[in-house]
Amino acid sequence: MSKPVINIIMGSHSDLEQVRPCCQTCEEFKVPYELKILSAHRTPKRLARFVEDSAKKGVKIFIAAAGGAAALAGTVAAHTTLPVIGIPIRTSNLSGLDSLLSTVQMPAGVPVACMAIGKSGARNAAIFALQILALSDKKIANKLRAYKKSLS
Ligand code: RP5
Repeated sequence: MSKPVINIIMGSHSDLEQVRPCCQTCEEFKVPYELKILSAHRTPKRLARFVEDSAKKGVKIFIAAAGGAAALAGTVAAHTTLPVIGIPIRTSNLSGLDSLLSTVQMPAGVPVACMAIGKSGARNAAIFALQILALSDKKIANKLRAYKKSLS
């Protein structure tokens, strides 16, 4: 498989079911990605190293999915100037409102593009990443146009 251009990071294996639409969308568009489990609070040093190394390897966009007050996407954004898209994971305690707030409410200067909670957000995270890539990739831009048509 060719080198990943999108790195998808999730905070726990338990996030996978909600993150799957993100991976499936990348696969539908044939955009290579890497999926990793790394956590802002459980593996902070490994996370920082992975984010810094990814940029050197040619990754263009990060997608970070986490639940609760884990602040994974913001932590990824702290270690890169590449775009970071956040997926707030739906949780059992607060239905993902906790995840939403910990992803969306970044202080000025370190942005995270926060999607909707759960599976819709996961799908949209991939589409948003593809829209960024499409700015300099005609093939992806054409596929996105066809995809948009298919929604009507
Ligand atoms: C977050 O804590 C993860 O992203 C996950 O959504 C949540 C619970 O993790 P587990 O206890 O299921 O591993 O960091």
